[in-house]
Amino acid sequence: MLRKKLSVLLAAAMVAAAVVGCGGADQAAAPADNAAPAEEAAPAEDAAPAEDAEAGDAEAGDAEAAPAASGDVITVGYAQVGHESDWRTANTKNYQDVFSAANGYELSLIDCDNDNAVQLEAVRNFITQQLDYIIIAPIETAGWDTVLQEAQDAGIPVIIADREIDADASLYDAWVGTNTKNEGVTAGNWLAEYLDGKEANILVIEGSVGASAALGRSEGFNEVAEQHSEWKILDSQSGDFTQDGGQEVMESFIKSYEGQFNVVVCHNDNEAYGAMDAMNAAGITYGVDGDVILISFDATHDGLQYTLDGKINCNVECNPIQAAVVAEVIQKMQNNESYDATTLVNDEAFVAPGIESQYATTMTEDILAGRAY
Ligand code: GZL
Ligand code: ZN
Repeated sequence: MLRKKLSVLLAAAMVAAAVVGCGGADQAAAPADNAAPAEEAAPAEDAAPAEDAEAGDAEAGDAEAAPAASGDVITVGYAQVGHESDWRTANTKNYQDVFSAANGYELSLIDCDNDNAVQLEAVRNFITQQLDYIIIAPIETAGWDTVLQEAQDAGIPVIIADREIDADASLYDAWVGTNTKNEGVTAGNWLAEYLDGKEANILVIEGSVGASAALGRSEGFNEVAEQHSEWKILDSQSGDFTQDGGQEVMESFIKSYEGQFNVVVCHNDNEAYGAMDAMNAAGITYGVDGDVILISFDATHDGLQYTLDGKINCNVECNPIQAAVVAEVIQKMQNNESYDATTLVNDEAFVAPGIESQYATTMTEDILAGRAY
């Protein structure tokens, strides 16, 4: 069993010089897709190197640039959520760029089309094919124990990426992703700062049912909402992280609550685009000059363009550029070196020009120009 360090590592993965937390210097532009992962924080003292670790660990930055040390092609299966959003598109492209043949990999990326059964089947096929490593971006948190045990029995290391699962940590080998509960708290804290005690009647368009990203964002936002008696969440429904879903839910919300709401929270940018279409059609104004405060998550390129344009008031980032961090874990496993069991990819938040916030960076053209997704 590969040894793993039990340290939680804060890697500002894939961002040359991220400033943790809001209101710091502008986030450095996300580098090209296969740029070296950011410097790692010093691992916890207890991280004893594996007994037979190679003399001197490979520099982290070499991870995804150098082909597999052994020279053999490393076969990797990636059971990807689907193609539901711009975030997902950027995440898929990033994996294809990093786990390339030139970098010594053979990547089998299966788009599971947001279908749990398809995702479980994809993982079982990876096991049958006896791939070297399996990466899973889990559509839902539940239902993973059996297939993870099957992978473990087959001796194939599994890395859970992007989202979280409800399974014992002993059933998989590493996790790389973002803290979506924190993202929800950031959105709530920004709203409280922005409203400054004013009333809020809030509609929430959630992400996919059962997805940790949706559960986390709701949990974090609701934790803040409960501290504000002057806030009321009128309704909360899933838009499945898609633009169509966001539009359909917003249309039904408008039928039920027109004239009663002043805040709309969308769990990702694509839902926000759909909500904007529905509000435009109903003649409802939103954004910094509108009647409705619009909050979104992901901070993808188009989402930040709308934020720069003042159409989205606050956009909480969730960084999809995670593949090099996963590749670094795989390289260490490959070289039988100790590695970090948990790597958190940092996020920050952005607000429209004219808004100053302790929780978010005010958008500028330069920030937008410098982002890779
Ligand atoms: C977040 C990721 C979510 C994005 C959505 O980590 O899992 O899934 O927020 C995507 O855009 O569909
Ligand atoms: Zn309050």
